[in-house]
Amino acid sequence: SDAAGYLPFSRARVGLFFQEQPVLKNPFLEDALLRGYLKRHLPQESYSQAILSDLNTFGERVAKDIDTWGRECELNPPRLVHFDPWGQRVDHIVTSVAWKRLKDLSAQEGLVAIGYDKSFGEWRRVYQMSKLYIFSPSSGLYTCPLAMTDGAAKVIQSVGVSPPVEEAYRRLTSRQPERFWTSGQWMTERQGGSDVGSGTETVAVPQADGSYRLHGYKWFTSATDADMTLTLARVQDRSGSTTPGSRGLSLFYAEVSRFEDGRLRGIEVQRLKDKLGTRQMPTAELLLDGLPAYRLSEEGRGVASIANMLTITRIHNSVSAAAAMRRVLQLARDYATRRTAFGKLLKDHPLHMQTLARMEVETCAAFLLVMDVCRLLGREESGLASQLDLHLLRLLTPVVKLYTGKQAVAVVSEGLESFGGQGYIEDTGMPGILRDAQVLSIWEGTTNVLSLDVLRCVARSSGMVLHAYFAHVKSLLAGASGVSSLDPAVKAVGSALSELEQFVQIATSRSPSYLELAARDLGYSLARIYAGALLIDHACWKDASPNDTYAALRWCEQELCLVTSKQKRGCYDSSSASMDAALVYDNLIQ
Ligand code: UCC
Ligand code: FAD
Repeated sequence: SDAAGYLPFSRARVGLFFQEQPVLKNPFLEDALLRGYLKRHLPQESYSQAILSDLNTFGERVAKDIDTWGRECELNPPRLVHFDPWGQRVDHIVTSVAWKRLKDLSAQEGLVAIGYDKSFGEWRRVYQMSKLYIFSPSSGLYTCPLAMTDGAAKVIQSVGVSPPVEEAYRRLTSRQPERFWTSGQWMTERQGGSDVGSGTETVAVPQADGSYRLHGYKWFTSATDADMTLTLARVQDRSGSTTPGSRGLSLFYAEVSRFEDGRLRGIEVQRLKDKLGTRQMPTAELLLDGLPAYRLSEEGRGVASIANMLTITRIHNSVSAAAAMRRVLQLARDYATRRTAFGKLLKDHPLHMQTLARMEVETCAAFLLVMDVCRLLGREESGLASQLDLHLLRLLTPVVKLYTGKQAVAVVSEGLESFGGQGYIEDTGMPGILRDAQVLSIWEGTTNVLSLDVLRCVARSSGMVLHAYFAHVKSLLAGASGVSSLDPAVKAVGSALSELEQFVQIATSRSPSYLELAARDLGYSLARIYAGALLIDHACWKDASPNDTYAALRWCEQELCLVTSKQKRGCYDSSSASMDAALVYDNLIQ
């Protein structure tokens, strides 16, 4: 048995080597770009120091406690209890202790409230979203209800903070856990989540007191343990008829409440979805069976009225996308200091560093895109926005959402590989990051639908949003003139911008179907060029580091204006559409 003591492998021994796991450190302190961005942009006001100190303290909490709560939500996913032990229908969505804790924490930390706190001036959104950015990957997806809650508060603000939604607004923006409410966003029905105008069957039956009762079936409702919701329905006239299409939709506010016997008032939870990711959070199918509701929009103005919610939730989505990339990188670079292969640490393998550096550049670009939209939102809400800012905000919201949603999946997937086989192992927590990233390009508007939203806002503004875009990118580039180290990047963005301007001129003179086929590439081009300009602009800052310059140069080495080469190849011509279909269906159905 003495001899066995020296055997590394025997019945009770599984070897002597155990890999150290990657360590999550304070995500605020670990993020040079976030800190640099805030240092650069926050004004010399008394509140700036308070913001930095709060983010630092919160970052510490995220690493020490909150991350564990988020993990607990994954391990104890919600479940649906349809009946109580005596057969009474209760439709109770049972959530974990950690999920409830995250709700209280969200109120205390002001994760919605900060966005409505005027004392932070035009920087309220940058502050709020910076906090959500360091919270998101550890939040157990609590960022999802927070996004919808924020969106609902924004809608209420836009329709007027008065009864019946005055109290709801106070609760949505409260910092007191016992008062804090979350909101749902029930838009999607079986017939269509993108095309809600055709897909919405839910009807609103007027009541004598001016309220309504909703009857319908909502196919996807996330964070369904919410206290209230905003939803769409068609008002029935006296004969029971409704107006079809988008023009028949109105926006409604409804509280989720229970009768004294425990049954939900006007709602039956049919089932919880069995999802690829976002498992921490309930997503339910709901039968609305006489749900009491109040109309918030004019009749037929439902889509336009809920657009404010879409803007906010799409920005939250982009924040979560950038945050997922940042988190996987923080863990990957830590791991590279602990894992040895071929006789040296991973960090000493140039090819591994190149891989992480490519992810880093993507992440920097995503972060700057996201923060710029938050900056614009803060300016709009504090009444400081110029017309140019407003145009940029409208155009960039779908652009940033569609681009970062896709980038997140690519970067997180690459990130998993950087842990080798361990990246694929469920209880490292890594696979969950990839699963959760996959939803970011689906909900709140898919990539194509957002690309078409870009076309919509260009058309509705008679091209003004693009004029604003071109003018702003040029002004960012002008700020870099004379910085020789950035010359190649400035030239690359400048010529990509000219190509894009030429493309727009040609494309707008062609048929609408031409632009439709170009929409996705246009969205990507707008994102890549704008990100290039932001990276250059950041690298021009007096306290910028050589890394910032290097990131800008690297970013601008790629194809920035995707539409040019594809246009030359005729990819948007009408013949392409039929050839694409023939290729997909192998000429089987035409
Ligand atoms: O997925 C969901 C929740 C997931 C959980 C929350 C996660 C949050 C992030 C968390 C991170 C961890 S809720 C479901 C989301 N569903 C969507 O996003 C729907 C996607 N489909 C679209 O966006 C479509 O483009 C529609 C539904 C907007 C198309 O509707 P219409 O009616 O066909 O569109 P119209 O006719 O073009 O526009 C109607 C009006 C117009 O205003 P007016 O009449 O004044 O000209 C448009 O300008 O709505 C206006 N409008 C907008 N305004 C439409 N879209 C926008 C917009 N994006 N911004 C401003
Ligand atoms: P479809 O609209 O059928 O789209 C299918 C495909 O067709 C997509 O790839 C799309 O890009 C493409 N497509 C559609 N139209 C066009 C077009 N004109 N041109 C080119 N391509 C097009 N919804 C809510 O309302 N509330 C929620 O809380 C909610 N939570 C969700 C949670 C999860 C986990 C998921 C996965 C979804 C959730 N959704 C929610 C629904 C989500 O918003 C929709 O699934 C999404 O908007 C897409 O709608 P759809 O599923 O009907 O797809």
